[in-house]
Amino acid sequence: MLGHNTKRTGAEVFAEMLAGYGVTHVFMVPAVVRRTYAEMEKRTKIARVHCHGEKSAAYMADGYARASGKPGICMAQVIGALNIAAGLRDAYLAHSPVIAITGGRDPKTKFRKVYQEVDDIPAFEPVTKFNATVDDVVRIPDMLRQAFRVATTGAPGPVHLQFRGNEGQVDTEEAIMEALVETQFAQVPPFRPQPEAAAVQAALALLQQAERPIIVAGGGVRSSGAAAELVAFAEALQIPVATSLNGKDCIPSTHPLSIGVVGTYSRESANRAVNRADLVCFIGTETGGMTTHFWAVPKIGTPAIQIDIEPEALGRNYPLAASVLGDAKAVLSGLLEQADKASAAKRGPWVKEIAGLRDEWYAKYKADLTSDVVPIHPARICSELSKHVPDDGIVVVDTGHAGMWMGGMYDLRGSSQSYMRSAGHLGWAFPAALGAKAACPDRPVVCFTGDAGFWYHIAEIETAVRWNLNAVIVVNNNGGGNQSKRGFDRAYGEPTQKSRELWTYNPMNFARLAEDMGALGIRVEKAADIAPALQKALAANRPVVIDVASDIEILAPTAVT
Ligand SMILES: Cc1ncc(C[n+]2csc(CCOP(=O)(O)OP(=O)(O)O)c2C)c(N)n1
Ligand SMILES: [Mg+2]
Repeated sequence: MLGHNTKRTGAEVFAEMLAGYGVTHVFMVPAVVRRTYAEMEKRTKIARVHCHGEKSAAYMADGYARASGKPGICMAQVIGALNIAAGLRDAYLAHSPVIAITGGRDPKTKFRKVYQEVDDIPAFEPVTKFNATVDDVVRIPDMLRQAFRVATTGAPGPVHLQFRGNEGQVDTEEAIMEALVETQFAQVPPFRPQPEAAAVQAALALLQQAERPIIVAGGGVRSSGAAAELVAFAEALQIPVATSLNGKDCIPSTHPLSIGVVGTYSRESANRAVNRADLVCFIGTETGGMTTHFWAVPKIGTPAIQIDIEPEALGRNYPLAASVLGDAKAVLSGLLEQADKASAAKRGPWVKEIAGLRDEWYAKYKADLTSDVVPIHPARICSELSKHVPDDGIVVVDTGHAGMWMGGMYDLRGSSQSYMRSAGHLGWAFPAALGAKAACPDRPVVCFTGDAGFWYHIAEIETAVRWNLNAVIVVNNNGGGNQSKRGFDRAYGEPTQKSRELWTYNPMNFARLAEDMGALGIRVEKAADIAPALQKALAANRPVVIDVASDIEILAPTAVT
């Protein structure tokens, strides 16, 4: 009730507000806002997941956010602040709503060489949408509301709040405060900005005239929850759909109009299709380097339309024939409402050509996707996942070759499956999968990572066991970071023993390691054993590491233009 005059601690109000926003988990390394944790226990059901590193806590919060659309919360005391900042970088690149709380400077001890302190604020600038300090306890409620507001609006993204005190002890102080919550900002998207009618009509007219149009759908479609509208619109006008890596789950791979992920970590058929289009319609994508293979797919100058919630995105990289500002779902609904289905007939030959490109791709990679070689071919792992990830599964994928293998070769079978990927950081996927499982405990979560990626945060197996975060981790274990091979071979002029030292590791059985840490470990050395291992893992109701021994010499196919 507003206007009452009872004094309350910041900790009480903070804990109540997080619960009011529907937060179920916070991820942290102690010690920060200790009083708040005590109040959380008394007043809320929020799980306080303490991790083995602040970067993995941030990645868990990020995975939680991307799986649920709800802001993910991570925390660190002052000495761990920059570790958390490092972990916000992927969330920033991927437009994921993460809120980081850190302990920070007290005016009483600033500039006196107080223990563990530097000025952390500048390091959060490049990885946040809003980077602020909470200097007085009375500001906790409004700053927290602002944090949720900024994280979830427009293109979502990370926020940092530095609480006064190395452990954020400002939460122990009292003031007259209200735990007022704006539940609208508890979830992405809080608003659906409607497009201008004339802009929708202009874009639609161009799409209807085009003979070979293609849609490139990105993470904006995902965060808008506009996948169904995207597919319905594509069907109505018979427009093929490619996606960015971040938008991969906006259309099932099995849909006849789906041509795959376009760009650098991509499927050849998607790049070929986009480069044959006479009109490209970008929806909710930044048209960044990865999605366009550094602006070669499509080539700059290809007639283009762009739909985005951020005005500054419109036309950044491609001159536009039409642009529409608005929420993806709102715009697609508007387009669908007015679509003239009769205009689809002329695109019969184009849709047939797309089907041909799809068939060509499957034929070219059939041998790899079904390979029985020992050590195992990574494409076969992707193919087994395409078949056996459950209908409501969430797949979480690391970067490097993991991103290339899965981005290009993994097929989503239906609209209730989800796909999340690292926006560039090796090691992101495993902690992010634990966060996804925390957010969606009733959905199966399957992580695909390379061994180099898995090494980063391997200690979090213990966290998964302790907090029952029962994700299934599939490690494509080739004993090295073999995405680095091409680069080092080039640097040395040819592959040498010395160049190999720069990207290979000692052999490791991750299944045995997982067992020692209390998880279920399954080692797979033959392709035929992948499916039974997945079945066992998905039924285990425990954290599981499936260690797949794969061939270190097999490199993922590179992008075509
Ligand atoms: C934080 C970070 N550091 C470095 C890299 C560069 N990098 C990309 S892939 C890769 C090696 C990947 O190895 P692994 O996970 O084992 O997959 P593999 O290529 O062997 O399939 C490296 C070092 C990166 N993407 N992120
Ligand atoms: Mg590897």
